[in-house]
Amino acid sequence: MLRHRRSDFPEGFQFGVATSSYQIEGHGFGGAGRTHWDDFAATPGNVVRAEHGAVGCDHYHRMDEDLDLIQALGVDTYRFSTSWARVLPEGGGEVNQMGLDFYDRLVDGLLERGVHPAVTLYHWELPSALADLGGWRNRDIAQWFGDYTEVLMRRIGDRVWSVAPINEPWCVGWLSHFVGAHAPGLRDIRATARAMHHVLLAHGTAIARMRALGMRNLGAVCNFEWATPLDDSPEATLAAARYDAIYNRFFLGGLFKGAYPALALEGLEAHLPKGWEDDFGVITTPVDWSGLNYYTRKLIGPAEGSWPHYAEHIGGLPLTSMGWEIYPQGLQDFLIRMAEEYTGDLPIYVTENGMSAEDRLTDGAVADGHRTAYLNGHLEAVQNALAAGVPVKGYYIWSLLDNYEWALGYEKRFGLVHVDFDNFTRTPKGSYHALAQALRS
Ligand code: IFM
Repeated sequence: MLRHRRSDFPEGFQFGVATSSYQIEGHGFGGAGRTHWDDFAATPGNVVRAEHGAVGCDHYHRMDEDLDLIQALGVDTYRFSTSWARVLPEGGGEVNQMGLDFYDRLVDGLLERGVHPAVTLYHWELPSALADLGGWRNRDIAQWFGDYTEVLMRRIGDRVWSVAPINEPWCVGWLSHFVGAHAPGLRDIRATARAMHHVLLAHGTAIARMRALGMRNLGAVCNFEWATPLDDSPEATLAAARYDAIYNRFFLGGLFKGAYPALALEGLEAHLPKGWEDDFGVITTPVDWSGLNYYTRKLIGPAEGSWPHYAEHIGGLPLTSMGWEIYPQGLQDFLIRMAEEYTGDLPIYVTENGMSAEDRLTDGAVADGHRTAYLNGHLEAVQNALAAGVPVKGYYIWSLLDNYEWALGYEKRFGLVHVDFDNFTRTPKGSYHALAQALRS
């Protein structure tokens, strides 16, 4: 059972569920173009069992069933993403009308069911044609992204409730170009610095283009991990501060202060494109809200070798099946930090929070008390932040459905709804029913 009910939250507080295009739609359907995730997954060793998003959860053909599930859950908002390559298969130029029609139906289907459509324009499936041109390393991507934004928003922008240009810029930049765990799988500090900067430039460009179309309720969505020093030593404290600077403060600083933190610049500055400081005017184009995706913390200690001189350590807290420690305090601390240090009175949404688990379908049901407990802990953190005066306006669970967990394939189940990937049957889990009950009461 969920401990908190809708009535425990302020009037108008938005409860929502989130998904993303490549993870659920079935990118092989409807004339969508090839993406760098298709290329990455087709390269041996990148993705568990070389799984890809060609079929996903077959949402492309099951949209109505999924929208009915959202409506029956009783949430206010559905946060989904649109695929650049579905709209513009070559990244620019010719439009795929079937793609625009698909998102048009999705938006109308939500509105008919009384659910707010919250759009993200980019959740990682870069058209391969643009990857060929250097992808996020190429400064021109900001204008390419702006063009895509306009094409799509001229069609659905009159009916969407909110828009965020980019999901999780850290993943687009660092995870994909430095760690190499996501497409395009690079491990290159110069590519990283450029991608981290260009993704923010693209964000600002898209916001400005949407403002020019007269749109409102535009935001930014970043993911954060709390960095806890391994011990009391000055070395561990510095290592954790550097992790925090790269993971969290680089993006908050760029978006809301027009500056990058010194501890990130010490390694990245030499690789940033010429004139990067002049881009902050675009990057800081005002937004109407700020979104925070939160899952876990990391225990960080110092490390020998090249920059950034830190190493992640295993902590002692309970883990999800991703191996992520469950640490709700980090959500509370980030909400307070974000408001106090970066965003002030700007509305804040928890745009993603949730857990993966080895959920099993038994006699037509999935008992996932672990997920309900996770949600209880994190909703408590939201309550504490509200009590501290943070303007939290909503909380969205990742995810509606079990789906394609990127390099980890389909075996990490984050859904409130179980998906059988042999026949695509959807079965609401215990946590879905618990949330539905909490929202009704
Ligand atoms: O599945 C992802 C999602 O695409 C972005 N945020 C984190 C989720 C869980 O890893």
